[in-house]
Amino acid sequence: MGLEKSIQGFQQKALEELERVSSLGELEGWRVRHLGRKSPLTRALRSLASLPLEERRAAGAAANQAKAALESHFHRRAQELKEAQFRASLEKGSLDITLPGRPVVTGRLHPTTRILREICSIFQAMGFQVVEGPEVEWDYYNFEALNIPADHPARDMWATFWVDYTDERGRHPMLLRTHTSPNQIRVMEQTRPPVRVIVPGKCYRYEATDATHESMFYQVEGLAVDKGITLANLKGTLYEFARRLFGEDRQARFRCDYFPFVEPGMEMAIDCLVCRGQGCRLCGGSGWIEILGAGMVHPDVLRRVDYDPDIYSGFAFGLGVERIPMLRYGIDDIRLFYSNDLRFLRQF
Ligand code: YSA
Repeated sequence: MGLEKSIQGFQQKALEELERVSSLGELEGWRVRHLGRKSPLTRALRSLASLPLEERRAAGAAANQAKAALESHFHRRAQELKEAQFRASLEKGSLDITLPGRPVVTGRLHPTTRILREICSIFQAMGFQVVEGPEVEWDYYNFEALNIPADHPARDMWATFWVDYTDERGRHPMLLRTHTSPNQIRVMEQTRPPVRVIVPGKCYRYEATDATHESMFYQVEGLAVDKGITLANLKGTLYEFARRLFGEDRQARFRCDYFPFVEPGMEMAIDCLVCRGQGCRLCGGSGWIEILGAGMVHPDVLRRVDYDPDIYSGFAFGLGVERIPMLRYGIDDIRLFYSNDLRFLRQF
């Protein structure tokens, strides 16, 4: 019974003192004295364990009730004091309620986010579904399954950041994906044809940066597999995409290119907006900017995911995302995208 009585005493004393508190500073002192770690109430709560059961129950209930009461009176008093302080400052005239408010700075979408959304919606309108895949990838998906075994010279096309993973069974080759193409394999492993997907995402390359190359950039992978898909479908899809994105007056050019996972392979370029074909820093003097690699999915790649190449064929492409706004707005250095210069970012 002794402790229960004492707790009631602490509570009464604290509440009387609270009514004499006249500022928020004093209130904080009150809180520390009566609810803090060294307050009589907290000490009483700590000593409960050593009491006989009956007394512990009664004292415990009293302590909890006192704590709840003190906390609720503390909040009430804090509110009263804040209101009093606000009224006093109004009366003193120190608060000019006629001042205009501070403008709220609104954020905006990054130019890459904007263009990614636009690219995805164009392909979605053409019947493609958007899926995603991991940025940290197995060697198997990034290279092996795409017809690029360990000693294949084509590996040099993708300077790689390796992040190998080691456990008790040994070293497992992992990397930051160098392109979005591993998702072709991931998607085909999980679905049966017909397939029509696009896969947007970040890619990483261990190479020196320049006006058109970054070590981190975005690609959008496209893949369509079905019976009777031809190179004409690939060219038609990409021409239509370029027309919807850049408008009728821009030129697109296809040229042969080599990728081990397609046969035949090609690249698509758009005429340079900055120099209109005359040659400049952005297009490296050629008048054209390559925006994607593409081709007909190699029969060995189809076989690897159990698609019969005698029944199914497909096309695929990998588009460099930043190159699109560069071409559209005449941005002559890709490094502006990720250097966090607000003077650049605020223009979009
Ligand atoms: C090819 C055939 C397919 O069936 C499917 C996809 C591909 C593309 C292949 N995976 C690839 O990555 N090809 S690529 O190395 O030429 O890159 C494709 C596009 O990404 C380039 O056309 C370019 O627009 C962009 N790109 C490449 N390296 C870049 C870059 N953008 C910025 N910085 C870099 N370092």
